[in-house]
Amino acid sequence: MLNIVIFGAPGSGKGTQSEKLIERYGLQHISTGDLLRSEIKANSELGQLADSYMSKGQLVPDKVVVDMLEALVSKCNKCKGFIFDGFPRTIAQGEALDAMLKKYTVKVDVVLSLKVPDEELITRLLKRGEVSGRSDDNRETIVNRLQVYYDQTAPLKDYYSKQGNLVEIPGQGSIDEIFTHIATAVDRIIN
Ligand code: B4P
Repeated sequence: MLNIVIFGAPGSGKGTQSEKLIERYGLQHISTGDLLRSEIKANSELGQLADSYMSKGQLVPDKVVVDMLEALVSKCNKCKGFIFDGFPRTIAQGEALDAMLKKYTVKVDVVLSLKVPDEELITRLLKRGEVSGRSDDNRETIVNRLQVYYDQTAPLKDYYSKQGNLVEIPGQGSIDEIFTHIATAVDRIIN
C-alpha cells in the first residue's frame, strides 16, 4: 500500500497535481475540500455546517473532517493506497490520520509539500474565482485562508519532517514540470 499526503497552502496545486497522481499510480483520491463541497451542494446538515466555516475561509472542525475521512478509509479494503489531498490541515488531524492508518498496519509514506509564494497563490485563486463560483475564492477570504494556513496547517511540516517523510516540491512552473518533481519523489519510494 502507498499512502501519499499532498500538502500546501490554498491554491498551491494540491487538487491539480492529485489528478496526475491518480492517473499515474492508480491510488484512491480523498479530497476533503471536494467532499465538503459536495455536502454543501446536497444541502445536507454536514454541508450547512461546513459552509458556515468554508465561506469565511476557516477550517471545518477537526472531528467533522476526521469522522468523514475515517468512514471512507474503512470502506476501501481493496485500495492500492490513498492520496490525501487537503488533509491533514491541523496537527490533531495529522495525529488522527497516523492512528487511523496504524489500525491497518500502514503509514503515511510520503508528504509532498508544494511551495508557492503568496502573491502567486492569490493570483491563482482570484483567477479560479472568476469561473469556479466558489464562495471562498474572493480576496478577503483568500487572505484569511492564507493566515489560517500559516497558523494551523504549516506546523504540520515540522511534524512530518520529524517523521522523516516530508519532501519539498517547487510548486511554480508548468503543471507537468511540477509533476516531474513529484513523480521522482514517489518513484524513489516505490522502487
Ligand atoms: P481545498 O478544496 O483543499 O482547496 P484549496 O486549498 O483551495 O486548493 P488546491 O491547493 O487544491 O488548489 P488547486 O489545485 O485547485 O479546501 C477548501 C476549503 O475546504 C478550506 O479552506 C477549508 O475551509 C475546507 N477544508 C478542506 N479540507 C479541510 C480539512 N482537512 N480540515 C478542515 N477544513 C478543510 O489550484 C488552485 C488554482 O491554481 C487552480 O485554478 C489551478 O488551475 C491553478 N494552478 C494549479 N497549478 C498551477 C500552476 N502550476 N501554474 C498556474 N496555475 C496553477
